[in-house]
Amino acid sequence: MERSELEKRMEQACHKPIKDCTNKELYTGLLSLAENMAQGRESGKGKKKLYYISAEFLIGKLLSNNLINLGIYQDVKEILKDNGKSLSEVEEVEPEPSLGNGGLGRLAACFLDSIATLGLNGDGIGLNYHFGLFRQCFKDLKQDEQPDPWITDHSWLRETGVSYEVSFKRFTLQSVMYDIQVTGYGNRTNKLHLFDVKTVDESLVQDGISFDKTDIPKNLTLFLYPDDSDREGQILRIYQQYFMVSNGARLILDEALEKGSTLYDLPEYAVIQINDTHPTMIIPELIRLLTQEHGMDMEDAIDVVSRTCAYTNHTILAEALEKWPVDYLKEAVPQLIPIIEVLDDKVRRKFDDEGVAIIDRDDRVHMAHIDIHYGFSINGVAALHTEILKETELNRFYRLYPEKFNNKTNGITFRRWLLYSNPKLADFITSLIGEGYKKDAGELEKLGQPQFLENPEVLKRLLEIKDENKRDLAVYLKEAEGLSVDPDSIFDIQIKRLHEYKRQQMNVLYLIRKYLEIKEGKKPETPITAIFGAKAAPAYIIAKDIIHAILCLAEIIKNDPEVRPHLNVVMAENYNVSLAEKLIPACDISEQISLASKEASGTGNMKFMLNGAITLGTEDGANVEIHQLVGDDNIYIFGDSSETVIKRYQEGSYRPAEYYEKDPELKRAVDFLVGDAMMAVGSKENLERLYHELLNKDWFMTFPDFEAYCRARERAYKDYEKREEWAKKMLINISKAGYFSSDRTIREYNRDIWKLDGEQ
Ligand code: 26Q
Repeated sequence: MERSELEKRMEQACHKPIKDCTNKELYTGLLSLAENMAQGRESGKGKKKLYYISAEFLIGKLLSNNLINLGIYQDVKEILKDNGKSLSEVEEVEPEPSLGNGGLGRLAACFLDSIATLGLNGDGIGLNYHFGLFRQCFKDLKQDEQPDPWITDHSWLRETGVSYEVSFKRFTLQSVMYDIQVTGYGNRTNKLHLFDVKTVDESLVQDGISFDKTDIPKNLTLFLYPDDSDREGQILRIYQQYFMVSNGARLILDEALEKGSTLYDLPEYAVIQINDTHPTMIIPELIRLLTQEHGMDMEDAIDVVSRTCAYTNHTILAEALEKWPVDYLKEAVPQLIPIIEVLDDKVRRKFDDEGVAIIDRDDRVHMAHIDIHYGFSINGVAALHTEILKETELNRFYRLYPEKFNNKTNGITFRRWLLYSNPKLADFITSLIGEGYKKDAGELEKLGQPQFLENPEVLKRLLEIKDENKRDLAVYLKEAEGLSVDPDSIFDIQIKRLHEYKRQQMNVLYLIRKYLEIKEGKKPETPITAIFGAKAAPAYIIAKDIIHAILCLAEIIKNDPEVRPHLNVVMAENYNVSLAEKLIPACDISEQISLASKEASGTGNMKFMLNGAITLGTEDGANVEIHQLVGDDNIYIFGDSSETVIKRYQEGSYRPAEYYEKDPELKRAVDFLVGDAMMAVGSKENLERLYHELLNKDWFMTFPDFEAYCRARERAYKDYEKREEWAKKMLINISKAGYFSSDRTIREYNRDIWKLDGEQ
């Protein structure tokens, strides 16, 4: 579109001259312009359709992303500027929908982008949570949770008129389907269908994020994953899951029927990707609908559904594998019980192995087992993760169905995580190798040619861009959160959900050690800024204690003029997608330090690599593949291998106190947690609990890796001093990041699992 034409359409959409608009008016106008343009790209093409069903879609803000994918971002930005306006200020008006917890939800959003970009016929199905995940605030150096409304008068949601009745044991609820358009990069528009309950009532939310968990008709879609530490919370989660899948199943059957399916040929019209076990009830629900509403017999229905559904596993943490007590299901969705019993019965007749049963001896339904027996594909999300599933966690199933197992290493959309979030780097890359990499990320490899890698000018510019991004971040953190960081220091960043297996506590122990060293006069060559961002689940006590420890340490250092010039620790509040977009381009060192075998893949690691940060990490998840791609010299790998860790768990021989007694440096750091300095700013209860947890349990084995971690981190800081060599490492990382484009991942899903009618 010509720029003058675009300007005209913008003014039409805003109903007045651009220069007279408020930022809110500009936002509303641009939103409707983007929606209208996307509408023209809708496509009903393709007999077979993918349905990506997920309890989470962490889409982030959409305006700029959509403008980029529509190809008008740059022009809009300039037109606004010429009229004295700023796109980044307009962006501030848009609330961020936090419809996900972390990696799994963000992955679903990246996938939607790639599916549309590749021109594949595929929609998302999920729930329209009114508050999404909580907003995190720090109060007395602790996490406090507040509701985070995102649905305003002008949002991306469009009511569709599609509505179903969903029956539960005690009542029937009417649904409303909303759509959000998903525009691909220079390609078609798909849909994210979000189901809501007609009777939902936001006024149920009272103090913070607490509400009446038993009033299901009013609360079902209020929050993402309400606190499920108690029975009521868990049953609400079942209501949510069933509501999502029952609506989804009907939509899928309706669309297939519309296209002429007999339903016996459903797999020719639909493929359903089940994102972890949260939507697993779609299997029994489809069987129920086919048998009870469409007259199919049970065996046929089971066969049809088994050839339509595929399952992705995102975790091997036992506590995250969903097992619902039969009683809970009976309480909410009794209609599924007879179906699940048939499914269990068939498994028991076929296999004489209690370990693969669906309903176990304690009357709990193993959701993953339903997916594996009654789906045609099971995939892990990184090479190591899939191997662990096959060899240990799901080994019994792998021996029954080896052909169902496959790996799909995760990916990220480069539109959001490079073109949008790091425009300077993107422009620089374009100036070196042209635009081709925007559609074919593999072209980034060209950056590894000697003409760039050995070119001091290129390396210098790369460092400059990082420097500029660090300055931008410093300004942002000051203005938005009142945090002071020195852009001339090393930015060492760990941002992800707070979980013991991700080992933020090990990072804290390192920082304490560094603090004590500086106190003794041993100063780092370049000052260090350690940045954290993390939300803890509201009921996860130790995770909250770790946040408290980080905030206490930050407070101590802030007030210590001796240490403060050399070491700074900050924790950004309310870590979310928008904040990640600002932090990642400014990062020097990317902390990916989970206990080997525990992080299924990680996707932050990929975002950092793409933006020229160097990984400090364990051989876990996709770090293993990053390591293989960049080689030993361009990553800092440390710690015990997944084999060693798995063995140590099996032997049950780990005693943290033995490490603590043997290593005086470690002991000193751990003792600091309950020493005078921390006690003076923090709370005794929280700090002592963390101290005892580490000393007596340390379930995620921070002590055995501590020394190797410290050494690797020191080595990285030392190498950072050799600026040109460091820039080379950065460039090699960027050049090898192409593999982690979600376009590649989606091509593999389509090639091996979905088999849709080709890219259009
Ligand atoms: C389960 C039962 C009850 C309540 C909540 C849950 C629950 C909720 C969310 C279990 C798991 C999740 C989210 C998991 C998740 O985000 N996993 C991450 O998925 C990423 C994408 O594949 C991987 O990169 C990460 O390694 C993995 O941790």
